[in-house]
Amino acid sequence: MNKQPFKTIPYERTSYSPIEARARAEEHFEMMDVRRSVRHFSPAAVPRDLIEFAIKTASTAPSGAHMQPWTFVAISDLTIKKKIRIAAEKEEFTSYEGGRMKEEWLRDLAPLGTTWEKPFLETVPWIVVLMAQRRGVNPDGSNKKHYYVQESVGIAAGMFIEALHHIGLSTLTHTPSPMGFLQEILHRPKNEVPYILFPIGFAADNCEVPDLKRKTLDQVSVWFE
Ligand code: IYR
Repeated sequence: MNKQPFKTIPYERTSYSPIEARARAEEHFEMMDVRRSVRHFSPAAVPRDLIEFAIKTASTAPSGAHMQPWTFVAISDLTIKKKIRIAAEKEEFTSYEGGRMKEEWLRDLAPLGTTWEKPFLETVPWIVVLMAQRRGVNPDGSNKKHYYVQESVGIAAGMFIEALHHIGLSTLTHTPSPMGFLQEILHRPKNEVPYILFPIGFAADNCEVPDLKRKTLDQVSVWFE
């Protein structure tokens, strides 16, 4: 059997005392517990380097066979944002008003107050479309296998949301459905499919969010000790 080269480097572990770890855990929870999905954004500009940092942070996510099967498409161009709004609202109108979303779904969404209208797609300073690479492409153009793509991209999406929140930016995991129009507007290759569209900006000064409660620790965990 051929032995593959397997190079290692020392892992530099960050160490905290038990007291420090507890304080950090609590502080981090409190920071994340105030995060909310936002649908009302300020038009205030967001510097490109903040978006770059969030993408770099998300791209530290673990992935199947370390293939990092994601592409972050960052858009501040107004013409493209307008095109995205028009195409997304067309699909959403069919979903909400044209019967594509059934009654139960509409009832479940009622507490969120969502409609087919997505004005934020045009007013936000940035839209980032996260694309999942169903397969990769070798330098010679042949296919490269990717593994656990949904899981890998989902983890990167979560880390992206956290990175944005950490620096005071807000976003929304927007999934206009179907999302095929993004492929065309953004000229993405066939091996990529849109995963989530993130409108990104500062929450508007008068931003209101639904009064949601989170499940308790008991409701979301089971323990064997
Ligand atoms: N894509 C629609 C509908 C929608 C679906 C779910 I599930 C949500 O949690 C929120 C909205 C929209 O973006 O309005």
